[in-house]
Amino acid sequence: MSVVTTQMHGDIAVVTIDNPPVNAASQAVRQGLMNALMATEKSKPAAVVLTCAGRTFVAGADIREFDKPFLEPGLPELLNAIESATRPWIAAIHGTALGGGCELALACSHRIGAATAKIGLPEVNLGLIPGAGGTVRLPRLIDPIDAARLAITGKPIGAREATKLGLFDAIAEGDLLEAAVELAKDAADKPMRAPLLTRAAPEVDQATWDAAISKLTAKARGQNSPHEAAAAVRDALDHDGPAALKLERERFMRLKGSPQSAALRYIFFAERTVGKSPRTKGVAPRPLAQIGIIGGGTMGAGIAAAALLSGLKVQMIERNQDAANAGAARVEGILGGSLKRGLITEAKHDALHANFEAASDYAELGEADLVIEAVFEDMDVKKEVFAALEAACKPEAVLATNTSYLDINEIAASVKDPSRVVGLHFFSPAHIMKLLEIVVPEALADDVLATAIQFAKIVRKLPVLAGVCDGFIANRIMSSYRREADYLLEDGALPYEVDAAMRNFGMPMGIFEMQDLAGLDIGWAARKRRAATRPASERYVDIPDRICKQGNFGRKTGRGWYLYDDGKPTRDPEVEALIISESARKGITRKKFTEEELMARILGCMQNEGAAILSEGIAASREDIDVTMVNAFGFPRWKGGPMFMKGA
Ligand code: 3H9
Repeated sequence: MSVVTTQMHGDIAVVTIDNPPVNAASQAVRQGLMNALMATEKSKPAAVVLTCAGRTFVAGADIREFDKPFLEPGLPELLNAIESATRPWIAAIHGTALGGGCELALACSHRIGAATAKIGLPEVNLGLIPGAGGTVRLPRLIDPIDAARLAITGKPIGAREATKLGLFDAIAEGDLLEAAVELAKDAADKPMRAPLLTRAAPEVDQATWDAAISKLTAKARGQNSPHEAAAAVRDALDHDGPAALKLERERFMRLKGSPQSAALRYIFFAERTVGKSPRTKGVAPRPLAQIGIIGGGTMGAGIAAAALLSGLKVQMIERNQDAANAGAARVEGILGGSLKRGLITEAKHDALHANFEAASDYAELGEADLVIEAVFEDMDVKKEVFAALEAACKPEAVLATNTSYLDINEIAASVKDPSRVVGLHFFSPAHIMKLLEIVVPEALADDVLATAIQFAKIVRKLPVLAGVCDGFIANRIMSSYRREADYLLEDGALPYEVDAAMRNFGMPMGIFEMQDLAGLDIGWAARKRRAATRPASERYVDIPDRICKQGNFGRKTGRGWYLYDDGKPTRDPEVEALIISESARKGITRKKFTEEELMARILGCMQNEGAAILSEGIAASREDIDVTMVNAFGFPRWKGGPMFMKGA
């Protein structure tokens, strides 16, 4: 059956695209639409409604076709043809009209959205710009600076804003198709609207434009596409429609072949591939409605908030009622923040509270389907918690630990049924960070793994599966390049030089700034813990320990790798003198590094550790490592990740 069908509703033709999962504008969809257009141009219905089956309107061009030979008809030609139709075309939008889907809607003469619909131009996130008229038609329909915002940020907008901006003609409060048919009847009785491509571009004052664009592109860092999107919208204002369309197409084609777009497309699909395991195919997860959280510190409260915001019931347990109250206050801090920022309504906020309890008695966990402990990182403490959980929880409840580095096989072995124990390693702040490492101990049951993956989906996290080792994927790689950064200090670099190299590479912050933010005492504790097992032959840099011994733990003490006067980091001459004296003490002749040399050492280290993690089976694929690095540490998406860069 064709992916595009046409049915008559009275004298209105309803053209339906049905191309699951997201109605991407594949060749079959484009051809089907071209056929529907030719047929309706011939049969001359009063008007045409364009709608989609399934969960969404067209979510864009079919990205999987981008690396294959081009197949006619092209989307730009199809959209020009639709825009030139002699009857009104009404786009009836539900779900997300994104990229080529938004452009398809713009080629229609009218647009009506479901109240929950979203529309946008996210091509920048794939290292692209809209390539089928989005940057040309949109600023001819809505305020050009709003059009530029959509193209530059890639952020979709909701139906209300789309209507306010003039992108939607109306919102369907009831049935979308019925409302679209009514709008079509109305449009059929009125003169045809002039195609957007034929309209003159509005004038925008240059200074206003420049100020808006520099604000909108400020967050792009090393990514090209937001700047290219801004330039394309500017072109659209400076040229007539057809000429601007040609320029947009050239820009799109150039970007499609660019390394940044290849990297961003890779990471787009990688994020959708990770978190799948052949072990869970056809395996039903256990029920998940009531979650237990042990520990109401920053991590426990963040996990609790993430679970609550996703509709789960949460029972928090702390060692006494005072601690439970403090944990509850932390959870309220997060929920209250969401309320203040308008992310949830007052009613939702109250409903979330009704789903939350904090207590000190493990007996409250009798109904919990999954319990996640986020207590102090100490093996004996963890084992005590798991013994208490085993006694209090129903036998089928999944028991999870949020440990960042402890041996989860050992934790699992401490309970009677180790197959129910899994690692759920969140990143702080847990209600915000997308990544969730699901750590798979040896004895884990398949349906417990399926439950952990299901839980990640419910709380809208990006799950990456990792084997048991010190630091799993994320922290193991980070420890390794942090060590390399310490070697660089002894070899001749200074912290601010390493940090600048990392930032200019595209990381949000350098490794020394990051440690100052997290607290140097965390790494110090880990080094002390490992001291007994560290091979004597291993190169060891004493500088961070010496800084810690002075009680300087980073931002929180006003001093760490940097000095913090008024909260702003400045170079610390004492730290730099310490570094230089340590090089001398070890007989190392300090060398001046270029930024490229510094980054080559750090990146090389990430890649070597990544390769070791792969060969040991801790990660199943390079995608697991790259998705982890991008989402845990802000490795620049537009570089794909260390393993993608290596071509591994
Ligand atoms: C573009 O339009 C260029 C034009 O301007 C010019 C052209 C000339 N193509 O994310 P999900 C797959 S560029 C192919 O898990 P959700 C996805 O891989 C495009 N496949 O669902 C996954 O497959 P699988 C601009 C696609 O509900 C499945 O669909 N558009 C595409 O969480 C489900 O995806 C975009 O950038 C695609 N375009 O989120 C939008 N999109 O099941 C990209 C998705 O095998 N898409 N798939 O793993 C999205 O943002 C989200 O997928 C969406 C749904 C919000 C739509």
